[in-house]
Amino acid sequence: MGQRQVQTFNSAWKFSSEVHSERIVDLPHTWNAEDAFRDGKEYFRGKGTYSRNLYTPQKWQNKQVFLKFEGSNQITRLYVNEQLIGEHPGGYTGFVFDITKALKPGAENELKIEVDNSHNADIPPLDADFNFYGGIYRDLWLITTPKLHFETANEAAGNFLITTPEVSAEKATYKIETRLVNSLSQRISATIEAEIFDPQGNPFKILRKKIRIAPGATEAISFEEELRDPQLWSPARPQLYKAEVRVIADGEILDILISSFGFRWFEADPEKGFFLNGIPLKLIGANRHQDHFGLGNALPNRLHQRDYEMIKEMGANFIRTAHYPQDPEVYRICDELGLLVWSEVPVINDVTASQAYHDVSLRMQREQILQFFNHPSIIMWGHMNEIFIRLVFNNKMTEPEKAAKIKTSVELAGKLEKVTKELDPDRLTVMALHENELYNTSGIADIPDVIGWNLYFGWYSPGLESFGKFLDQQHERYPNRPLFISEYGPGADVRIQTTDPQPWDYSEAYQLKLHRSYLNQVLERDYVFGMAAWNFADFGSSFRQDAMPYINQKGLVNFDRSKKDIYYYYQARLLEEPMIYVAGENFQERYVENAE
Ligand code: ADA
Repeated sequence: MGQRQVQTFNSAWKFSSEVHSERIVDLPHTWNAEDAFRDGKEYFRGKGTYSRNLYTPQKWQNKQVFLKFEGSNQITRLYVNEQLIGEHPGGYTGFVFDITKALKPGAENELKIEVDNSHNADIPPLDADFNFYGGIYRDLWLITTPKLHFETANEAAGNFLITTPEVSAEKATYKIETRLVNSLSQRISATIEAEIFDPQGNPFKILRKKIRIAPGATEAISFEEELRDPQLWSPARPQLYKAEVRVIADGEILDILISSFGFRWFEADPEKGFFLNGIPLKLIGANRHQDHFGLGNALPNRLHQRDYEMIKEMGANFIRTAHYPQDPEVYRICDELGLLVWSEVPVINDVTASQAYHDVSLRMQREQILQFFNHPSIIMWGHMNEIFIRLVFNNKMTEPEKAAKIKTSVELAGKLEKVTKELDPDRLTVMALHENELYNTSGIADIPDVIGWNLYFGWYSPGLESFGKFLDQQHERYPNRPLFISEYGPGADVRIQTTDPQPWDYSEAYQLKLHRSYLNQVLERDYVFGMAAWNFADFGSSFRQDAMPYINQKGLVNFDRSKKDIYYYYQARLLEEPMIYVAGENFQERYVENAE
């Protein structure tokens, strides 16, 4: 038992805004759960304020106190007793503030959190086909630690990092990196321990290091170890190890952090497709937005869990967290269910040349990587989606303006790629493009490891069969680049039924027709290593006029998660495909049988 205490801090916040009178709310909370669907583009974007008191017992004088936000959209400012503690830009990554110094011991303290979701030219995304719900829409945590503790207020939001630089069936290496902070006023001697547990929960290794740490210092401590015959992580057997790091001083355990991790290796071959732990696996799945009918994006964890269970039950093995890092719970669930993940930052549709915009984009990428680093489910870090789309459709822009926009986009892509590879050389990088020559002529497509294509043949552009032809052309053009279908799918409304399906009729029959055709064309092509339907569920988009206003209806399930026909179609197909279906215990055996 360490002295760190971590508790949710979600209840009884006093909330108000320019358009909301004062009321008591619990977190997760968004103020746009209703108006985005009632008022369309005019939904409220502005500043909301949350406040409440925090009583600090006298004994907290020997503690550090932190507030940890998992996500708050999109600028957050925290005040304690009217003193500004900090500000965080960007709505989709977590952050932690150290509030120790501002607290009055043995007294009530006033906390005030201002959240602002107004349009901000320096924070991506600038505009997009989804709602920018405002508020503290993920869990908030109150954390107290002893003065000698693992670093908590950092870009990794208090996580320590576990890398697995080499993995094979016979052996694996793992590296654990922690940072210890001494907030005491004297030098102190301590032992750092890392204990490793196998997937069955048995402890099998303790690593130790002694340290003497100066007052006010932060020290990095790392361990590296080898393991024989690792129990591999895969969709069929998502086996998770656990590491517990501890600080011990004078025989007492002061602080503990715990993280799960996994061993797996993978490769995306430009010709033969994807291999996980040496076994071919076609990645088939969906994109997912994290909003829900009636709730906006303020989802309780059980609804995240339900979404991913539905994706798994459909027979899928893959998810793209389009267009932003999702709730930490999502990555934990994907690790446990055995879903492979492409996680991305919302640098989408447009870029500005402002230094601040570039800085925030890079900061988001650093935060997402450090926060979700240990999850074996994540195989690709994404940056940039259809980054030229606004430019392509903007007929007011002059040619020099367009050239400048292209230049700054390519520069930012290069910087994002660099930061991603520096932090994580072992995962793939990916970008989602759409049909336009600019991606080739600008050189931006040359930047990431993987080329993702958002393809809407049979919807935004004509011809279902053009899909396969386009893929063959791109494969010829980029023979050494792994190719992935990052989006595809038409809108469909369960009220619209027909026996003569046509593009733009919003019928379920047309949705079936398009998905069937795409799936067949992808299964015929080994070089396409995977694809993700747009979208798992219908989602809120105040700009949209689909069959239902303000909802993008390309989901495989409705906004309330009731299933469309297409969900059952995938389920029937995918459960029969041994290359894809890996939900069953016996995937590897089935695959081997099938290969023989
Ligand atoms: C684009 C975009 C998505 C989505 C889609 C659509 O491909 O990347 O965000 O909105 O279009 O439904 O039109």
